[in-house]
Amino acid sequence: MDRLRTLLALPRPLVMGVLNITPDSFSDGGDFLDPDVALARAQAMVDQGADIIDIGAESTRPGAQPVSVETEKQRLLPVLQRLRQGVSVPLSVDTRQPAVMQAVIAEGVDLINDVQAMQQPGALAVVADAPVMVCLMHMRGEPHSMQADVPDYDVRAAVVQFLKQRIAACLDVGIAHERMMVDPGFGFGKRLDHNWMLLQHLSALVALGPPVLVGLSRKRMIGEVVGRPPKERLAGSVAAAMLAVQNGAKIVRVHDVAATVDVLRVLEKGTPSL
Ligand code: HH2
Repeated sequence: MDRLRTLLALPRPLVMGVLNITPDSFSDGGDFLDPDVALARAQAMVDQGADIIDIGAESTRPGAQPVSVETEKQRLLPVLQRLRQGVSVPLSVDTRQPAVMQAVIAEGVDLINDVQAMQQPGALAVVADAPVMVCLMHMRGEPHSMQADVPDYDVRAAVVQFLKQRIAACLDVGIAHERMMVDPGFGFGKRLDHNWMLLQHLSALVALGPPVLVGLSRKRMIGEVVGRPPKERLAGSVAAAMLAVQNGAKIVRVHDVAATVDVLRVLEKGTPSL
């Protein structure tokens, strides 16, 4: 956790490379299931400039079915063990299951990235005294149904309110502000106009205090604008990452590390305040 906090203290934005060890993720399902292939992918992302690797063993794309704790652990543990030997950057695990959190904390991960913001019973207790940071993300509903008939709601107020409440829940169990990140949860129970509204008004989340993490990479909100399938959304995704950083995001979660790092380096040079 300390090495992650050291990175967060740098004045530049951080790039989190996505490593999906799932058969069904929306843009790269099945590509990195084999632990050796996953390690090679992680090493390549680090060589390209990734500051953090985020490993996920359950797809949370709209319509995805949950996987069991056992399956998640079976996918994660061999990969984590290899990554700990072969990769030098902080590791994050994308999970909402307390039992999985416990298992990966024992493997020394630096960040628990929970798309349910530690709402599962027992989650807060598992992370409270562990040497990890937590990412609290807003999601409306559950992945299997979250994009079905999303009503028009005041998304900005709802996200801010929810994250305030989850920050308070973390503080209650002794997780200090310095151990938290917040995330608006692009695409999680939101209409396309909601997503763009949140990106435009990211400053409302920045005002909450913890660093803001965003996951926009290859998502449908980009696809709708550029009219391309997930793996052809590179230019749209890096443009979105750049906008997010300009609007205050500290960490961008991306599939295409090399291009994102290049764009953010150029942005940094041309922006006095970054
Ligand atoms: N998005 C995805 C998964 N995890 N975590 C955070 N903090 N923020 C996000 O926006 C976010 C996330 C979905 O993207 P991906 O992992 O590529 O797809 P899938 O869920 O299908 O594996």
